[in-house]
Amino acid sequence: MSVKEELIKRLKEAVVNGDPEEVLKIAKKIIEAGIDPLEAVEKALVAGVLELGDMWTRGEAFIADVVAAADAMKAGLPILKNEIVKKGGSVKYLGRIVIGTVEGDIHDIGKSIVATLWEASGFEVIDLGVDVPPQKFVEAIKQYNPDIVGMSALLTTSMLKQKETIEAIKQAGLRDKVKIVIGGAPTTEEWAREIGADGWAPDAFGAVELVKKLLNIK
Ligand code: B1M
Repeated sequence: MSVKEELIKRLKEAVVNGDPEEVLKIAKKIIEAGIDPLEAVEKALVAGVLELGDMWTRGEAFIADVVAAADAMKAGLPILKNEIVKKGGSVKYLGRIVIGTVEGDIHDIGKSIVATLWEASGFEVIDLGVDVPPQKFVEAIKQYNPDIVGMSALLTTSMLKQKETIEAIKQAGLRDKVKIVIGGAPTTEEWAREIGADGWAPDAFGAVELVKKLLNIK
């Protein structure tokens, strides 16, 4: 096995094991060895998180393992991205997504997992955080011109804000500019249809499939 193959394999393992220190250490070695940083991002960081996702789907890992892998991935991403830019390349995104947890709701964990997996799958993600009022979603659409807007809600009460936010986006004349996807434990596909969203996903991996489908990405 070449040095390159060895380091990429170890980087992926460190992601799967949810070990951010090891990820950072190996990412630095990859840069020192002159290995293509884009290849390291795709074949190790992204591949590691997706492998954990498959394991979770098969019941071989817990959601906490997925979170740990995503955090480990995040530890290596900035320095490898910097290196890509330094080499004159650019990080090519599949699309731009704005996400937030709706107003009145401070639950952050599921929304952040969805945001991280979108990022890991190649999307540029702008995370507006939690307790995001409808008007802030509207302003974010004007500012960032995203392909997709994602709204998370964990409370039966805050679900109504998803509806209100879609109304605000319509009122601002921006509804045709974006696809809107929603999620969160109390929400359903039927709710998404009822409030006029373009899609719903039960979990973070479903959310990746959903946005790829909406943007016609194979
Ligand atoms: Co809260 N809480 N909480 N809470 N909390 C729930 C949601 C609750 C079900 C607990 C219960 O009563 N059994 C209940 C809601 C009841 C209801 O309305 N149906 C509840 C309540 C009532 C509250 C408070 C009102 C409690 C109080 O103060 N009286 C309060 C709310 C404050 C507010 O928001 N204004 C509150 C506060 C909190 C903490 C701060 C203590 C903490 C949040 C910490 C944080 O996020 N930083 C907390 C937690 C941790 C929970 C539970 C235990 C876990 C939620 C979670 O993180 N799940 C939760 C009970 C439970 O679910 N067992 C509960 C793990 C996460 C990975 O899953 O968020 O579902 P989830 O995300 C999934 C999917 O839903 C999906 O993908 C994710 C990953 O697979 N998904 C999307 C999520 N967003 C998506 C978006 C998409 C697509 C998919 O597209 C855009």
